[in-house]
Amino acid sequence: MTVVREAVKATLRAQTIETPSWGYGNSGTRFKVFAQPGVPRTPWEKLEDAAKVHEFTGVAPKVSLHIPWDEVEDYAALAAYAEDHGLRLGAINANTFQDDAYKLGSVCHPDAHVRRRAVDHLLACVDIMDATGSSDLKLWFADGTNYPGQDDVSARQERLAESLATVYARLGEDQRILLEYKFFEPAFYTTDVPDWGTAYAHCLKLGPKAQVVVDTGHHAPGTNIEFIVALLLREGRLGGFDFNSRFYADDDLMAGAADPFQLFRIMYEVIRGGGLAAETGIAFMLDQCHNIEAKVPAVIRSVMNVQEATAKALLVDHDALASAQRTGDVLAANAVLMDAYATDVRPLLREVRGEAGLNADPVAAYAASGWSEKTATERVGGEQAGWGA
Ligand code: PSV
Ligand code: MN
Ligand code: MN
Repeated sequence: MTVVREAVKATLRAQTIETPSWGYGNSGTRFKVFAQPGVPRTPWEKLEDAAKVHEFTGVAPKVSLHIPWDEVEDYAALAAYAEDHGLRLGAINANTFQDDAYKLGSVCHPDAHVRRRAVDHLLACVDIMDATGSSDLKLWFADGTNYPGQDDVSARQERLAESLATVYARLGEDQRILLEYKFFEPAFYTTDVPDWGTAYAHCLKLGPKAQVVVDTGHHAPGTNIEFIVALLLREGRLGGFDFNSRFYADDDLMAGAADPFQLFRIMYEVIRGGGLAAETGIAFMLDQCHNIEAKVPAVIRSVMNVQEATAKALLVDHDALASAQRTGDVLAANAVLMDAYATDVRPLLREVRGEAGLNADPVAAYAASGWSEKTATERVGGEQAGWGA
């Protein structure tokens, strides 16, 4: 038992969770952006906030950027600034959805000039990756149609494949495409990458440096996400996660808030398939917006929720489970999973943090640090780009 406990603790210590730059900025719905005091005005200040999350949790050393929201003149300098703050720059998220030119799509647009513009942006993102040392180009396309007959759905797939192939050819040896799917929104009739199957098919065609990202908010209600995870992992095409919670659609609420049991089931499949091992390269990213709650503590809370789901999943008794499965004991097998899920892992995580020299309670430690008061006083004026900006 002690051996298992120590192994679980070592795995929890080694876990890394990547936080999104846009989670620190002002964001909102299409109805209203509620501004918060002390919110970062620049990518540099977003990194300062992200550094606080890492300082108090110890497991969030990477930050995803979004281009051009996080546009700077010197990306190598931004990477150096991250390093000075104990961070590394993670996935570069491309933005091909906010220009007027993209009304009918970006890489799937019927006009070759618009497609070229979108592809050029993606290539520019790879240039940024070269400068920052990032290995992941994360692609989510808002492309789709609103009405039957609006465009040739199959031709759009062809354009998508062609655009992706151009970008794939530009990738360096240690760089990859992480392709995200989402079942609807902003398009309401067809979406060009609506599901894992479409993303997987494109990745297969592209080659081994293209993998699928599972954003937990991007499925129809009732979808068994952990099955998708198990399948992609088995096929070697699970590139990573965009964790967040949803009650209805792409709500982008804190990971583990709406359905912690689902997060546990996902983490169980990850662990079952060996996906926590660093060599798999699976990126555990957050993709969230904090519209009404304080941002830095919300990111801290989300990181802790992922840790709790991971800890519970690590506690599943594999031998007992395998034996129950072998003998067809449905109830016993289910009980093994439920026992792990019902375990209060908070004391274990407090221990892990204590042993790493961290405060056992990251949210309280952040509150006591005075960072939110300091930034509220010092960061005045300015408007940062991002969701709802
Ligand atoms: C839009 O749905 C989205 O939430 C995607 O999940 C992307 O990952 C994210 O925005 C940033 O572009
Ligand atoms: Mn996402
Ligand atoms: Mn989303």
